Amino acid sequence: MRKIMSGNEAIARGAYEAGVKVAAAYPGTPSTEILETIAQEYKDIYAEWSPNEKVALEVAFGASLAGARTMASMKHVGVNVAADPFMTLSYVGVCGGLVIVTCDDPELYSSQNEQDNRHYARFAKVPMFEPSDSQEAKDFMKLSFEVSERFDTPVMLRSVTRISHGKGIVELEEPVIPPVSIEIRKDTAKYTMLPSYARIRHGVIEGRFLKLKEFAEQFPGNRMELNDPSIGFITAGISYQYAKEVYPNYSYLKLGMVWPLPKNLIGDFFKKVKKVYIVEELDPFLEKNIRAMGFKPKGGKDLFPICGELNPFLVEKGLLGKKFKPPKPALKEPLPPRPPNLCPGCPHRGLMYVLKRLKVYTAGDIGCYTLAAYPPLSVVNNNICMGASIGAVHGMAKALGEKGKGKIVGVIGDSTFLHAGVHPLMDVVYNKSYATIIILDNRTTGMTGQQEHPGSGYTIRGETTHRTDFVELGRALGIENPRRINPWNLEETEKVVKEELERDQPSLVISEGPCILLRRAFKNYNKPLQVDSTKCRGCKACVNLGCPAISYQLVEGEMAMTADGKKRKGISQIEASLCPGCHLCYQVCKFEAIQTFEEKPIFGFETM
Ligand SMILES: Cc1ncc(C[n+]2csc(CCOP(=O)(O)OP(=O)(O)O)c2C)c(N)n1
Repeated sequence: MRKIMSGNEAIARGAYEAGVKVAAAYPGTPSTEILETIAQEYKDIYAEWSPNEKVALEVAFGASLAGARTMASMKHVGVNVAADPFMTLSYVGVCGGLVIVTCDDPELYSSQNEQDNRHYARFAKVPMFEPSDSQEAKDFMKLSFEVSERFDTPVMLRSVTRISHGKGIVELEEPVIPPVSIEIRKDTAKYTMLPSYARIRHGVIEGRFLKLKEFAEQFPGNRMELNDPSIGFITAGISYQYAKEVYPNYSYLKLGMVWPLPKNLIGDFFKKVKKVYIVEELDPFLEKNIRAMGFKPKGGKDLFPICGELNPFLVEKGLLGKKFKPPKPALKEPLPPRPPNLCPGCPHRGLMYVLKRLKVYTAGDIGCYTLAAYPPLSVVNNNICMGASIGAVHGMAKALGEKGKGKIVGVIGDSTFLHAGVHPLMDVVYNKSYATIIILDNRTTGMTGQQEHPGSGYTIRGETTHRTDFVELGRALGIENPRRINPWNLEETEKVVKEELERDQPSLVISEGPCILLRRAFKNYNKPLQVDSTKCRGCKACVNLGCPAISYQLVEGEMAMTADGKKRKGISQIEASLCPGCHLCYQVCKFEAIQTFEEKPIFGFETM
């Protein structure tokens, strides 16, 4: 049977066909759908959202120890979080096959950087496969488990956004029965990385690496496509598709395995074609390693950009230089820009509005709430990685001393807090900071598409489970009086945040408002609010909330006056189809120009 599948669905299918038993992940674009597909489609596989990528890989490690085929999938930066177990996992090897899927994000569609994770395979001395389409995504995934068991190594499978989210036809097969039995085995010297044992294992993995090099020479996924020999491209992954689209008639060395590289095969290719170009996205990974082998390609990163995604035009431009004629734009008028924004009704907006009013420096974190960095809210002042807000505000407090008191705050989402915020909060208490931390608890991992987490009370398959309570956890870490607020209630929010900012001790505020898109929280929304155009003074107080449902229009003539004779330049409008009735605009309007149709207008956690 054949099916159209995204790369991520194909990776999930490959896991299923390989007989995977345990799959763990932490969500992150563009990797998220891998585990979601496993959870939805392949019920025999145990699937879990782990609190972070390090835990996910450790879970996979344990499953492998027991003999199961297992995987951990994550976005590129997730591998940084999992890097500690990963680097030593390379030393201990596997029992059941273990695959780490890294989904990189060239062009940063949804990431904090565009690091090229091919370096990780080289760094950890493990093999890496890189598919060019959905069929290869499935095939390479299956193969990765075989390679993992045959060479006693974790294997990395690298995808990028275009492979993960692009679709193609995939041939489906029946699942295999994995060769390793599931049982407890003890092999202390192999799996216990005390220095004396680890020294030995280092030697073992160097030997393994030589065998993997031999495998790379024979692997049919590293293939030459010999056509016109005047030009040859060495390429891999999505870059192969871009080059092939523009230059179908030249020759190719297409690498399905990007680490280790097949030196002899590469040498053969150099002999068979006249000029070799290396086409790859992001870093000159293939190029540098191929040059280090002594080969001299005609071009690489001198012709193709190091930053952002490649595409067929960039490949063409790189080769043609000044002769390149850019294609005419498909549309005469460019599409209006639509910068990312908090949704109408988002609970984060109320809190961010209050922080803006309080004029505090806000150490940010990663999640929907980071979008409050953009105007008109312009609240979030820094952000580097998940969990960093708390350490950053603590460090600032220690550096600023008295000068910073009451003026700095850290904001962190619920999923992010559970991912990487618990330890820094422990540090804040342990090292006697005055930092104020606000957890934005919307009961979901909003930014990546509403995945469950240990604070949501549900598993990936929707079963109810224990819900980590942030108040209890805060107390256990030593916060004396963690406080809850309803961020849709601006007065209460401002009062509590102000009080907590003034405290000399560390403080924790939990801003509780379910994600406005969370179906189980909102059976119904409030009725949309309306602007009374006879009263609106055009002061823009509501517009400055940055709500996508609210717009502002300039007015002239008779309209440039309110009913009671006040001059105005414009008026606000609320788009009813977008307004879920959160009432923030109602609260900020000083002129009673916003009309409500609800008796109990403010949402709260009781909706859940
Ligand atoms: C190491 C790492 N893993 C995963 C991600 C992807 N990611 C971005 S934000 C986010 C969590 C968002 O959830 P939450 O903190 O609850 O905030 P919300 O978006 O719901 O406001 C995740 C998983 C990432 N950026 N970095």
